[in-house]
Amino acid sequence: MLIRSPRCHEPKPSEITPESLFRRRREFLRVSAASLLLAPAALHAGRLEPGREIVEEKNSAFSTSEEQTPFDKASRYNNFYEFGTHKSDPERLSGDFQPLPWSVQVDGACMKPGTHDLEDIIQPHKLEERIYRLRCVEAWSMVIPWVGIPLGSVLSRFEPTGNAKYVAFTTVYRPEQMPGQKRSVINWPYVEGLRMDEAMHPLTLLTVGMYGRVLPNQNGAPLRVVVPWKYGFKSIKSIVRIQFTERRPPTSWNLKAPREYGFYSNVNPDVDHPRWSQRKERRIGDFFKRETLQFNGYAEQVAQLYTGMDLREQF
Ligand SMILES: Nc1nc2c(c(=O)[nH]1)N[C@H]1C(S)=C(S)[C@@H](COP(=O)(O)O)O[C@H]1N2
Ligand SMILES: [Mo]
Repeated sequence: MLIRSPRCHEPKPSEITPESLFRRRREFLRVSAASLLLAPAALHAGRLEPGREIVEEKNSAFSTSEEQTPFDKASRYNNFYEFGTHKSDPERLSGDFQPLPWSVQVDGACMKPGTHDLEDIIQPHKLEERIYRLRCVEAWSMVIPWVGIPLGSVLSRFEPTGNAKYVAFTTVYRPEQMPGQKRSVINWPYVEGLRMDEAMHPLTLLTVGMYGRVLPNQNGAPLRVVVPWKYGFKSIKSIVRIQFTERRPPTSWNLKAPREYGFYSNVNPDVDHPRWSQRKERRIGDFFKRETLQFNGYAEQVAQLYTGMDLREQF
């Protein structure tokens, strides 16, 4: 795994002068030329190895301008129980995990089910960077520049039918590479789900990178979702199966503790967790806590998905 501080002000190819082009030649070749000039097959080869730089269009319309969490924190303070329950376990114990090659099974209520290579699911030229807040149910949060594709644009390629009311996701099961799976803290594999309209919402990102690079193992390589208005556990990592369902699918945390974790798990400062308040959160790196915002600050975009629902009942 490659740990390097995130790039700050990478110039756009159009801003690179011949002089700086020479200086930055190698970077330029890797970041831009490959995506513009090479044939698609060559473009894909090896591009999604953890730590590699990836091309992304910065999507400012969907991004927060808040200060970003440093890469070192976002990659060393993780929840990924497949590698252990301590925050430092995923970084320490995910070195043997092999995220490539990777394939994803897509099935259920859709016209075009099938098993696809990661490179078929993710089209590199469509990758975007979006700086999202992610709020853990444990009352800490981070601001991370994710790189991905809107999940909805990927899902629609499989032509979900009218029976597709939900989307279910499954994480890989590989106890020989994921030491946390040798203990039954969770009923492996980890599963999650979204209602179809939540999955199709333009904020929901199918993610392959962060900080301009391919995801490190501990952050969910090679494929995860990021649903920024929901508690972090909805953002399932290392996905191997996407299934369209008519019924609401089971989710790992809801199965484990149904009174504590509902299916929706929208960030909601007004609904306490039975064992702690959700009013405030600590942004990782900050000393003082801050107020938690309804839908994690994305209410303007997503509140209408839940009109008419009692969010205390449907938590
Ligand atoms: N498969 C799987 N996905 C998971 C988890 C997990 O344990 N296993 N933890 C979740 C939780 S609780 C959080 S807060 C986020 C954390 O993502 P990050 O560590 O990349 O910030 O991942 C979520 N996705
Ligand atoms: Mo979390």
